[in-house]
Amino acid sequence: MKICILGLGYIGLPTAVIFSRQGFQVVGVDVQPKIVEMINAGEVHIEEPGLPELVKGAVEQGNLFASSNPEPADVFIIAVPTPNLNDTYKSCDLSFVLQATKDILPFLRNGNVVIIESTIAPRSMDDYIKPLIESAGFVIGEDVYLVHCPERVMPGKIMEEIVYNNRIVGGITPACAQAAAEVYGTFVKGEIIQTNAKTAEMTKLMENTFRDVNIALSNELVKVCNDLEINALEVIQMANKHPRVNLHQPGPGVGGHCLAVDPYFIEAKSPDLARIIHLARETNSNMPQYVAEHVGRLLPKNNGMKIAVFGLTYKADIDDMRESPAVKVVDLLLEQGYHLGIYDPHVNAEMSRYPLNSLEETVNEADLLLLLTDHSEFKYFDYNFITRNMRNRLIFDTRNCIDPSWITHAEVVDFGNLF
Ligand code: SAJ
Repeated sequence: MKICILGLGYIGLPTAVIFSRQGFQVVGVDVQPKIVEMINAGEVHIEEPGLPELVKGAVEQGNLFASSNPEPADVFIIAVPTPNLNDTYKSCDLSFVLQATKDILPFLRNGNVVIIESTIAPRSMDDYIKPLIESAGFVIGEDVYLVHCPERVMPGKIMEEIVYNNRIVGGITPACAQAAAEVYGTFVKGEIIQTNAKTAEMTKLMENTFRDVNIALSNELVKVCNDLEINALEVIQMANKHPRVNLHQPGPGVGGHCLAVDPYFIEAKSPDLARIIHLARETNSNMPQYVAEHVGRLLPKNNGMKIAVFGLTYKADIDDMRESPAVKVVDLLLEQGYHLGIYDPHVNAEMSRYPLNSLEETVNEADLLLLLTDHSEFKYFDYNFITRNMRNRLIFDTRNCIDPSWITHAEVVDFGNLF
């Protein structure tokens, strides 16, 4: 079986590698020549544990190669980006998916399976992608098998989850779903569940929306509890002892290209009905502002005050800064005139919008240590030692990451005791 994968990002590249490890011939296509070049040299352009070794091995074995153009194959998988993050109207931008679909049309043959893995708005398959393939003269479900199989892997754990997660395979017809289930059956160890395309689209979006709404509830709880002088973190911990309660963790906001984006795909399709989804997005998007306001209370005189910022990425132990709430907090603090030292051991200095500092430089003479991302190393630092050269030994932990009981030489505030 030969597989052609369009889009060699966080999903396409791991998928390409997994198929090539099964012994299939894989061609990965990307519009960026630099990515094509790197992969053919056995190198990787993203941070994901386990991926570099696997890419190198697959390229060396000759099972994987990258190209700027698609070529004939048995299975085509499209994994290109879809977010439209326009400031005034956020929604699903299908243009890359539609372009990729058009790009494969000249190579399509009877019996081919076409899989869209990109996250797409409800009804995109039926209303846009199916007509495009039909326009080339194919009968879907007879000549060509078309499915939406949403990716559901967690950045940082992709190589494991891609194999062990359950997969939803949404076919335009049952025969389409069956054909794609056989493709994924070659490596997936989770359950492969067959359904129709629009159910698969909405299921994927709802998974991330569920998390976004749940986090918004916790963030709202923080605001309410701080107003009423109740420790919200303790409330969450207690409530989660109930067997059917699972409140997520509050924080400085929700980032990444999934939770911070997918709910808008639903809202844009049904703006009058998706009320809770809208409010949750609003609550989470305003959290950086809430953090900046509290920094202002902790350090009222911003002139000449220095803040040591720990963490820029959207979540722990990755290098990804897309939609990162930490970046938004940093922007707000700079606007307010604070002087910042920024430390993030996961971010490549060349990729960062801001100059990064060493740990020493970041904390030196700082008036506040502001923790915005819960990287593993931040959990285990010796803060009694690290804060020794701060002008004011005050820590604001927005991620409930540090155990304050270890810290005797600095004061710690978190979302549980901001009042
Ligand atoms: N966050 C909180 N509190 C929490 C959990 C997360 O504030 O309790 C924040 C994180 O710090 C981060 C954001 O939410 O800023 C998103 O992080 P995440 O770990 O929840 O999700 P992603 O975006 O890295 O990956 C999600 C996953 N979806 C679900 O768990 C339902 C992943 O499985 C999907 O494949 C991925 O979205 C995607 O591509 O859609």
